[in-house]
Amino acid sequence: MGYVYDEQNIFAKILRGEIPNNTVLETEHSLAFRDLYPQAPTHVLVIPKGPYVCFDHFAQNASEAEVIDYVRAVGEVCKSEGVEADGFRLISNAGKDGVQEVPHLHVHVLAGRPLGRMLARAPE
Ligand code: DGP
Repeated sequence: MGYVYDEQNIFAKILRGEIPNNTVLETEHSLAFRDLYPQAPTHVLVIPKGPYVCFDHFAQNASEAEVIDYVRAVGEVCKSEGVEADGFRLISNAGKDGVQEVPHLHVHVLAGRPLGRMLARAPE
């Protein structure tokens, strides 16, 4: 099984400039912008510009330049958003069980309030 990238996903449209976004950072290989439906005072999405569906797809296929640029972009966003003082959370949902809505890799950078437990405990 291999991932198949959907060129019509909403983040592909953002990257093509077909849909506006509130850009936080743009680098050669990455883009960071504010989530349209923020779940915390800071809620930024960091995406690679390349056609990667999710984190493992990217990690297995991206060039070293893309990987370095992307990780550094996350770091830059953390710095510019000032998340170091009180902490933050990175989330990257994938696939059905990960409840990924947009099939283009994105890391959520969440901060600005206590974020609760990482996962709700499953009922026993
Ligand atoms: P996920 O469930 O991990 O695939 O998260 C997708 C996120 O994308 C969700 O938090 C809402 C956000 N989102 C959906 N459509 C748009 C959009 O058009 N613009 C922006 N900025 N964010 C969007």
